[in-house]
This record gives sequence, structure tokens and C-alpha cells, in this order.
Amino acid sequence: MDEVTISRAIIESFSREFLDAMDVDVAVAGAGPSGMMAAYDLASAGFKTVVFEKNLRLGGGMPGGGMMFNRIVLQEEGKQILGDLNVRMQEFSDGYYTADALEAMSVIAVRAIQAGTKVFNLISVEDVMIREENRITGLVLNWTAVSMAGLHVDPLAAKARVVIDATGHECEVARIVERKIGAYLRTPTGRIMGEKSMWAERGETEIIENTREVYPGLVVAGMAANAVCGSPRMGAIFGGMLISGKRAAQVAIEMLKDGERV
Ligand code: 48F
Repeated sequence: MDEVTISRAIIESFSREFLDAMDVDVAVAGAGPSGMMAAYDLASAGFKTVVFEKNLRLGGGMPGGGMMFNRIVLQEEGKQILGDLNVRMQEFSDGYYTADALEAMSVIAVRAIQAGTKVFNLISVEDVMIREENRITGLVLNWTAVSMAGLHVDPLAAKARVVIDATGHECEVARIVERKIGAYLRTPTGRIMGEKSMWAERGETEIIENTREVYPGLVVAGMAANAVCGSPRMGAIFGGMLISGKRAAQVAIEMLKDGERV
């Protein structure tokens, strides 16, 4: 057994795929349920899709279920989506279903990766590229360890025809864009409206409308969509996240087909 061969295998295979991820159709920030669901649909439709996740593991808030009780709740539409992926569920009461949070997230992740999505963990999106026609043309990336250690290390950049902000409650990409360009987001105030307190029904309804292009080249999905558009959070019911991920994929595909290219 040759340690140098093992090391070369890791570095070369990673570098090849990382280089390939420098120019993609869609770059997703955040490997939570909405980001991975979007990636699954995009990769399945044949689009070159990459997900950058700042944490060591993917899944975002899903593996934690509700308050660390690692179960999630779904209603009919969410149940349908997970059922199509062969996630097992139990009916709890009329119209409410539960699933094992780890099974659900693992299955979504496996399906997205096997459909062709490349996921790079431990990498944070720390900025975007904006070109003169005022559209997002890519992401600026750095190792999460760099910011954790407070090191002064310059980032690298990757080109994407569409960017999806699926960074959850913090809506980190939209926040960067707002900070850099001011009040030009496609919301009533032009700014991030801010997430509202928990109201599951409204949050789950409004997330569909909120999942859209909020700046040329930038789509928001999942809790980032509700945070940008001023809608409530909904707690450990996850149908809205899955529906939003699928909707984000549709929006991105329409943008790509409309020829919104770099
Ligand atoms: O938070 P997260 O799971 O977002 P989501 O897909 O789902 C929300 C639910 O988990 C839950 C809920 C259900 O009703 O409210 O909260 O909207 O996943 C977001 C992912 O983005 C990563 C973060 O580590 C997490 O895995 N992330 C956040 N900021 C960055 C990032 C960043 N700057 N760069 C890369 N990844």
C-alpha cells in the first residue's frame, strides 16, 4: 500500500471535479433540503449543477427534525415528493405524515448526487460576481476553515448562469447582494424583508410565491425565500422546503431556457 498513491488519488480526483465546477449552469449555495431538492431536479433534467455547503455535513436543518427530535412532518404534497423518492412515511393523523429525518435527508442527498449533482462541502460562499448588466454571474468561494480561523486568505470564484440561494434562515447570498448593491432586490422595499415569527400554514403557502428570481441571475429557495420576502418561518414541517426546491429548479430552468446566459 502506497500512501503517496492514496494522496495523489484524492488530490487529483478532487481537483478534476473542482475545476469542472468552475463553470456550471446552476450553482446552489447550501445543501439543506431545499437546495438538495433543487439540485436533484436540475441534475435530473440534465443541467450541470453544483452545490457549495459550508458545513462538514450536508442536510442543513433537516437532520435535527424539530428541537432535536429527529422526525419531520409532511402534508400531502410533501408526502408525494418524498414518496416519489421512496422515503418511508407513516400517517400520524388525517393529512399529517411523519418521516425519519435522517432517512429523508440521506435519500434526497443520494438521489441528487447520483443524478449528477456535485456537492462540495466545507466551502462557504462569501461573495458573488456581478457584471455590468447588473446580473449575478457566479459565486466567490473560500474554505469555511479560513473564516473560522480568521485567516486572511483570498477566495476563488466559480461561474454560474443561475445562482440559487438555499442558505436557510440567514439568506446569506441575498444578504451579500443587498450589502453590495443596495435596495435593488425584487421585493416591495428593494431590500430583504426579514423572516417573520412562526406561522406554519402561512409560511408553507407563501414559500411557493417567494421562490423566485429576486435579482437578475439569483433565485431564492427554502427559508431564504421566506426571509427575503418577509414571510413566516414554519418549524419542523418540511413539505414547503421540498416544494420550494422543486420550484427553484423550475425557475432556474426557465431562466436558462430564456437564454439568460453569461
Ligand atoms: O437551513 P437549511 O436546512 O435551509 P432550507 O433548505 O431548510 C430549512 C429547514 O432546514 C428548517 C425549516 C423547516 O421549516 O425552517 O430550518 O431552507 O440549509 C441551509 C444550508 O446552507 C448552508 C448551511 O450550512 C446549511 O447546510 N449555508 C449557509 N450559509 C452558507 C451555506 C454559505 N455562505 N455558503 C455555503 N453554504
